[in-house]
Amino acid sequence: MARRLKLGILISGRGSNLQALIDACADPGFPAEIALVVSNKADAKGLERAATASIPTRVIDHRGFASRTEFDSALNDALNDAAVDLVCLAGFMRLLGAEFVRAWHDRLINIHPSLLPAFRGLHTHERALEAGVKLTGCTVHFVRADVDNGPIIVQAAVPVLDTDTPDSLAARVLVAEHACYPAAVRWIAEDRVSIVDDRVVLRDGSTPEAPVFSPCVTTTRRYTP
Ligand code: 4DW
Ligand code: GAR
Repeated sequence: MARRLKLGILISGRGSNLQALIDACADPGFPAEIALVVSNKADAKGLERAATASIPTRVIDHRGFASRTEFDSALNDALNDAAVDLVCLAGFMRLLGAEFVRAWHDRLINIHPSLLPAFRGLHTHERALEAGVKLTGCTVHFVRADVDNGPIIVQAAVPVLDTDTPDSLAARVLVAEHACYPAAVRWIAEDRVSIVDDRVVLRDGSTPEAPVFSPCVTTTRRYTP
């Protein structure tokens, strides 16, 4: 098989999206591998998940740095030392500066628990319930200088139920996140993703296989445009 894309995963906590990527990479046919997991928090549960999978980990605690720029620079060095090709933010909660974002331009992606551009920022599920939307979901996108903004790689829609609480909605959206993140990484690793006018276009022009979710059923359908 061709060389696998080397991923650097940045986390701050639970790491369930990291786990989804660990599980995807465990398949020898998956075109990416995790070279390094970095957490800015020493007690992040995701660090245990990485250790269990024998993946190298680093803790880079932002509190040990005099400035954000120095923290970003330490992160950058760790990722380069591990020869990372693609950086995946997976519940990483520190704002990265413009210099870091520029250095990793088109090689830095994030997962966000809403259908962007709706509900940028925090407390997305509370806000979706407050707004009364009937569909929400998740988005994997390239990171740009503006937070929660950048070319969208994949989205999945998830129904909102009348009985939902923020926690029940978050749990349903998380199922979608765990399918979308490996799908986005696969497309990038297979070199199918190009960016034209700051939008993602799949290089071969084919219709992507994308995850589609309903409350009870998780399936994979082919989009028909
Ligand atoms: C995000 C954006 C801002 C903060 C936390 C999370 C969403 C994902 C993300 C992480 N780092 C990023 C992004 C992004 O989309 N774009 C860039 N960097 N450039 C945030 O403001 N966090 C604050 C700290 C929270 C905490 O430590 O609990 C902060 O001051 O950094
Ligand atoms: C996920 O729901 C992810 O979409 C969200 O944090 C959670 C991390 O969970 N990210 C953001 O809100 C970024 N703006 P995890 O640590 O279990 O992957």
